[in-house]
Amino acid sequence: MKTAIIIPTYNERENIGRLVSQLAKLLPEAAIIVVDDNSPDGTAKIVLSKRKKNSNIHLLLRKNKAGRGQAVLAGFAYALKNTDAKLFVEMDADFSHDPSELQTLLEQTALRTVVLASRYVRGSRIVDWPFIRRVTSFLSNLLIRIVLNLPAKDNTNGYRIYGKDAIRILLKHRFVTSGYIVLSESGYVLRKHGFAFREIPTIFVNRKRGKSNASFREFTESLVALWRIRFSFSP
Ligand SMILES: Nc1nc2c(ncn2[C@@H]2O[C@H](COP(=O)(O)OP(=O)(O)O)[C@@H](O)[C@H]2O)c(=O)[nH]1
Ligand SMILES: [Mg+2]
Repeated sequence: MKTAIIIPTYNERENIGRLVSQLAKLLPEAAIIVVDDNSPDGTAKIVLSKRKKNSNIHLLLRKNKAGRGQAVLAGFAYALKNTDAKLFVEMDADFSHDPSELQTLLEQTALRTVVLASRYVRGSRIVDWPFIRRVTSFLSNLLIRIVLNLPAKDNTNGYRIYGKDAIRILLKHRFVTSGYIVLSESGYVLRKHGFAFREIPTIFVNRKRGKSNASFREFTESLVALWRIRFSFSP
């Protein structure tokens, strides 16, 4: 099935070229859409040079850094309008999400089901993450599950596959969040619409190149936002 892969980037010069090349090799028919928030390190230039040789590679350039989640949503809207994709993948640019797992994930897609690469099911592993990140990720996922009443164990990993029906619903929703926690808000919205979640074990490897955009401030803001997500929803 025709696939669009959305990759949000902010200062991923050291990763994006290699990632795009690998994905183009693995899935030559797929549209690869990089959504860059005007990275000062020239990430967009690398994508444009790749596009010259392969028109399946797209760049959606936004003016300001406005959060991972909003970048991905903009990528979904772009993909819906400009490609004939039926499946929509989102993944990070830093190789924490191994492109070689994508084929297995794609095989798990089903109607009204979101496929999640999950770090918290049997067979998953997190490699090279500092202890503090492991603890905060695990605990925040626990809290997210309780506050939003979500069935999946990992609601903050942005390696996912959605069908067109899910994308249409997400693009109609008025999100109250903008960063990585959009992943949890999406889960909440789709759950309310009766979607199922299929968690597939993943090996999540901490980035070897470039710098993480994660901040303590976004982390605390995201936890507070859970209640806003919960009480703002109207189907
Ligand atoms: N377009 C865009 N991408 C972002 C933004 N923040 C993070 N990203 C990208 O989202 C992905 C995950 O972010 P990362 O920095 O690896 O955070 P971490 O994995 O939580 O440490 C990477 O591909 C980043 O380049 C943003 O504000 N805008
Ligand atoms: Mg990362």
